[in-house]
Order: sequence, then C-alpha cells, then structure tokens
Amino acid sequence: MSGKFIVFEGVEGAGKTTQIELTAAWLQNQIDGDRAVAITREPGGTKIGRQIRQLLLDDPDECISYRTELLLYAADRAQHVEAKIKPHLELGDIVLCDRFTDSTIAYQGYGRGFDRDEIDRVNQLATGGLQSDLTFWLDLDVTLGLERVLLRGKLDRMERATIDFHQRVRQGYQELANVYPDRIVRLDANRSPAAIQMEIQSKLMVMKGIVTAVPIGET
Ligand code: T5A
Repeated sequence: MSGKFIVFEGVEGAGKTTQIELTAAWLQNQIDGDRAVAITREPGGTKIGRQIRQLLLDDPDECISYRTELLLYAADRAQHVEAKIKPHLELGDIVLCDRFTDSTIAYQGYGRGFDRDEIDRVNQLATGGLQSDLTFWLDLDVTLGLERVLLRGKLDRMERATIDFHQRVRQGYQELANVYPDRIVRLDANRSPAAIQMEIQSKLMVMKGIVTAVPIGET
C-alpha cells in the first residue's frame, strides 16, 4: 500500500483530536494534489463503528463485561481497517487515526488486565497485521487529562474508570514506547497545542514519503 498510516495515542484528554486537526490542516498544504489527508478514529470510524461506539461509551452505567468490551473494540477495528483505512492507503492517502491497536494493549491489556498474547491475537485478527507507519503518543498526567475532559462536559463510561486504571493505561503506553522506539514517538502533551504541533511537523518532515517542505518556524 502506497499511503501512510499515522496514529495518535494517549490517555483521556491528551489532545489527540486537537493535534490531528492541526496536522491535517498543515499536511493539506504540504502534499501534492493526487493525495488526500483522511481523518478517522476508533471507535466509530465507520457507520457500523459508530453504533459500536455508542454501545461502548454512551451509557456510563452499562455493565459490559471486559471480554465483550475487548471484542467490541476489535469488531470496530476490523470494519474500520477493511472499509476505510485500507482503501485510503491503497489510494496513496495519508490517514490520520485517533487511536488504534496500542489503545487495546494499553486499555484492555494494562488497564483491564488481559494477557498480552490474547490481545495480540485479537489485534491480529482485527487488522490482518496492519500497523501504523508512525504513532504519536501524547503523554500527559492522567488527572490533567481528565480535568480537561471534565471541563468539556460529563464523562463517558471509560473516562469514569478509576484513576488507578488510567495510570495503568499510561504505564502501558510508556512500556510500548520503550519496546518500539522506531514506531512510537513520545510527545510531552503538557505544553501548548502550538508547541506540540511544531514537534509533530518536525517528525513528519523526516518521515520518508510524507512531505518535502520544512516545518513552520524552522526556515
Ligand atoms: N478505547 C479505545 C479502548 O479502551 N480500547 C481501544 O481499543 C480503543 C480504540 C475512546 C475511548 O475508548 C477507549 C479509550 C477511550 O476511553 P474517545 O471519546 O474517542 O473515547 O476519547 P479520547 O480518544 O480520549 O478523546 P478525547 O476527546 O477525550 O481526548 P483527546 O482527543 O485526546 O483530546 P482533545 O484534543 O479532544 O482535547 C481535550 C480537551 O483538552 C483541550 C481541548 O481543547 C479539549 O477541550 N486541549 C488542551 N488544553 C491544554 N493544552 C493542550 N495542549 C490541549 N490540547 C487539547
């Protein structure tokens, strides 16, 4: 596949959506007209996925078993990969995706306690082996992230999990970043959106086949 698959990860309120939008706006001006920048997310990147997202997140009191939760995220991903991500990559587009397989490792693995081999098998089944070309991990203290989310309104089912749970999720991302330093780039998310965006642009600049221009402010 000739496109590029770039994923944004992090705990609740880390600023992924904000950075994806800034990155897309910047990339639109850097790439040639034959390629598009596609923004998508998990869960909920497809029509079926939006229904799965509602099941997973909308009712804060819904008692979903952890195994059901794991499989619903995987079902969302399977549909997302087949119906949206792969077709864009085959066209040569740049796909910016809010969460992917590392979310399942961090949340259902480190957070809920599923065995890593079991998570890897589920992720493999859902993706057919598709991996990101690059993942930006927006690293933020979990209480800061939850405060940001609270300012926006009420918390969803996952956000209402305990602080311990969210801390284990953050630790999961840290361990993944240690194991996959070439694929996962840690960004300090406790900075202004503009400062974070500058670093993202710098990293994308050196990624072969993405852009040829220099980041704003570095000329
Ligand atoms: N999940 C997902 C799993 O458990 N397993 C899986 O396999 C997958 C795929 C998804 C939930 O599902 C879980 C993880 C999640 O719990 P979601 O609604 O998509 O739910 O939640 P998030 O992905 O966490 O999205 P959020 O919108 O909550 O967080 P973002 O996108 O990281 O943050 P963003 O950009 O929306 O910013 C949040 C607020 O902070 C401000 C923004 O203006 C906004 O108000 N902000 C900043 N403030 C200060 N400084 C900055 N640098 C800021 N950047 C943004």
